[in-house]
Amino acid sequence: MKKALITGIDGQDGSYLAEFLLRKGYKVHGIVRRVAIEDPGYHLWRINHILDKIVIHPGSLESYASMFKIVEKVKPDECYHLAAQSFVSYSFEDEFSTLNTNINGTHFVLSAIKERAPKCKFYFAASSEMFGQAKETPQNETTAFHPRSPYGISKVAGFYLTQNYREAYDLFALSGILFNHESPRRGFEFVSRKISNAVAEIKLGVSNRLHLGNLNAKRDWGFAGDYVRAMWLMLQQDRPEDYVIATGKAHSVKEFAELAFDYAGLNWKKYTIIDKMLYRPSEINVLKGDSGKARKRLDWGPTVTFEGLVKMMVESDLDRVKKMHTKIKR
Ligand code: F7E
Repeated sequence: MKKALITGIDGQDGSYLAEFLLRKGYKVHGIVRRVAIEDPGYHLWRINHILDKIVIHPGSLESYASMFKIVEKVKPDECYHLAAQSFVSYSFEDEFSTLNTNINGTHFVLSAIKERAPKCKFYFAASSEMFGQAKETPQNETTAFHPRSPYGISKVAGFYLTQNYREAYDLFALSGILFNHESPRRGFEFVSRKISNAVAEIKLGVSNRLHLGNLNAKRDWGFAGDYVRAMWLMLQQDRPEDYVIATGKAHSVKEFAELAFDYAGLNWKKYTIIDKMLYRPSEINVLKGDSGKARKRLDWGPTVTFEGLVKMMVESDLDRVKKMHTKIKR
């Protein structure tokens, strides 16, 4: 039985990937912060339903010893390094901790694998944020990087660390350059979930306002469940290479909001307030990916449209908010 190790298994992507690998017959191990284990009901809500099928290891990305011990104990066949400080806005507020966690964390995992499980295939969660102010649209594997946030910079560093371990130590190490991917399991700080949650709360009378920043920013939004399949496919190839994963279509934040409110029969203009405080010091206006290489070589493609994704998220939040409030009223 193949063993997979997932850092950040309790996040959106980690949870979908764990489910996917379990279906493929893997023994799944995951790393979460110790604090998450102390209060699993709150921190591990995305993986509570599979906790009896996976092995959880408490560990800290900030400690080499911690990563080393886990890699040594598990000796994984495949490692998916997903854990990171992944909220771009926050990376401007605390550049230092974002750079420390994201760069050192990636370095620690890579080094531990090189020392204790050199045959392990390594996946690094790179990001379209590395393209930033890109010179060409759509972006593909050959597009130059011009990151516009500490988060983007940390991912560029992780990308090059991964490339260097591949070239210098012959590790099967690669990066998936994933564009935005969302789902009902997305964290509430990201704009897609912030909108779907607000729509549900407004529809059900729990709230009456949604504060947003730059409505004109355009992103290439796909469904996270589709993107974890691509991660696995990349590690099943004969040679380690980097791939862009995207839908190839970009939509603005305004379009997302308009559609989400529409599904609930509401007019977005009535409830949305533009808040300049939510603008980023340096924004990326448009990101749109060209995943031609992945489509051809991995036979990968998205199965959920933008409209389908917005609908899925709004329906899920309507359901959740409804249940929560029936519970509170009782
Ligand atoms: O912002 C604009 C904001 O925070 C999307 C992460 O997974 O994808 C994600 O990064 C856009 C930006 O995601 C609000 O300015 C407007 O232009 O949902 P987001 P992100 O920054 O694109 C990449 C691929 C990653 O790798 C990251 O880890 O929406 N926007 N108003 C807003 N964004 C937020 N969060 N909140 C607002 O109120």
